[in-house]
Amino acid sequence: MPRIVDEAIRTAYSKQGVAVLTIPDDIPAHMIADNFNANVDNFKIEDYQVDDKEIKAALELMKIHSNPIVLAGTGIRNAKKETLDFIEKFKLPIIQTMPAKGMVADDHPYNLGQLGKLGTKAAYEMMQKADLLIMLGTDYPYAPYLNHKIDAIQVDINGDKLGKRHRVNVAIQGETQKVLKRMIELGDEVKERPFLNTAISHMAQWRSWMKDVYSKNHEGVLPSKMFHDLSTTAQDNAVFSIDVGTSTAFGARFIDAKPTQKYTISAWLGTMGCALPGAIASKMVLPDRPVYAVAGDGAFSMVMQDFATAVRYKLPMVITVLNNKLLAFIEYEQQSAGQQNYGISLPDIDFAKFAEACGGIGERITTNEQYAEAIEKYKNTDRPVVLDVAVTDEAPLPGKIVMDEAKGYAKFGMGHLIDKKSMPELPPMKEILRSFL
Ligand SMILES: Cc1ncc(C[n+]2csc(CCOP(=O)(O)OP(=O)(O)O)c2C)c(N)n1
Ligand SMILES: [Mg+2]
Repeated sequence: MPRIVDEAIRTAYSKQGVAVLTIPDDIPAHMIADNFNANVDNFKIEDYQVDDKEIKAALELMKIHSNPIVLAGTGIRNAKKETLDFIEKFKLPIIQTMPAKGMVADDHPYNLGQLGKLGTKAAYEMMQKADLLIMLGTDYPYAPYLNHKIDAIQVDINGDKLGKRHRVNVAIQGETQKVLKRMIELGDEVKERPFLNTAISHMAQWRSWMKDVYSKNHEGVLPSKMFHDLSTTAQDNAVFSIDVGTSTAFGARFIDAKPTQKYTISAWLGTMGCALPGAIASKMVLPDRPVYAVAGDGAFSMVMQDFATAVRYKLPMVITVLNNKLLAFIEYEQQSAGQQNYGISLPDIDFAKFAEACGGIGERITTNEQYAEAIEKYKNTDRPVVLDVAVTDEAPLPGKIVMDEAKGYAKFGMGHLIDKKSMPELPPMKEILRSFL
């Protein structure tokens, strides 16, 4: 038992994640000799020496390519400053994976947001135009969104990640922080890069589109506007814990996260119900920081009993529930796959009353103005709060609609027309075209 616990702790350190031990309940009842020599305290993460030969090879590759693009993952968490210095010195546009969101400020002009279905059109297009991919501390799983025709440099502390998602020309095993520091020391500054200028203007256009989205005239509560208001109101040291569902897409687009904040999600976007436990864990670990969770009604109702835990342990936090009585993310997934919608409705639950019944604070929200006021009002709450928001069904369109999705939407539209004798309600043509062209 002590040996296994020791191993679990060492594994958690070396893989920089969470180790889970499942212990049969008869084990703790056994008497054992108390003579185990734990070595966890002197455990060190392997200290890789940076080899200048590899650094120079990477710099050389960067010199002969005019359109390099950076894809950064959570491996830059201890190298936020170095990553910033690196992209600024070499004039590099940067894409961040969803779990790394905010490690370089979302509103930094070189930042193209995320890549993939939930990403930006700018990231998609610049990836297609790039001629060199520089991967920093990432195991980005949606490999079809990478440009596989181009050369690549990859930096990772874990050797098994090198070359896993993309063929690499220069692979450097080491700590991102050390590697970037050395590249910055040895490399020549790039004064002007037309590719970066194109990226900056693409992204500026994307951001102005997003502004159109959350500023449009509407009835009811618009999720895009809610996320925008949450983003502009939350403190600089806030922790966001965002669930899986449409909130993942709205959060990615309408929250501008900062390196001083923390943006927590289910890393591979699979675990519905993660926002509330993520908020509870964040508040336990970082008790002095404000915590904001956002979850869909489906996701929240999977774990809502844990709200009682937040009340029980006096964990102040603001939980926004996007109450659309629907598994909306699945609604759009079915449509883009060309299926008619089925099995996606949810019961009408009053989450505000539920919160009150648990001994917390609950408020029902029916307008964007009320939401903005509530977020301001509960900024320094000393109790857990649920904001039960009756949101309108707003389509989280992909940044770039790929051909298969376009065919799926067309098939869904035709099916709907035949079955229901009417055209389905779709987002305005202007919004669809932006994503498609
Ligand atoms: C445990 C789990 N079950 C199912 C899914 C598939 N899934 C992804 S998003 C989603 C719907 C989320 O609905 P809701 O929480 O109401 O958020 P909405 O999309 O309506 O905003 C489902 C069922 C998942 N990711 N995880
Ligand atoms: Mg829902």
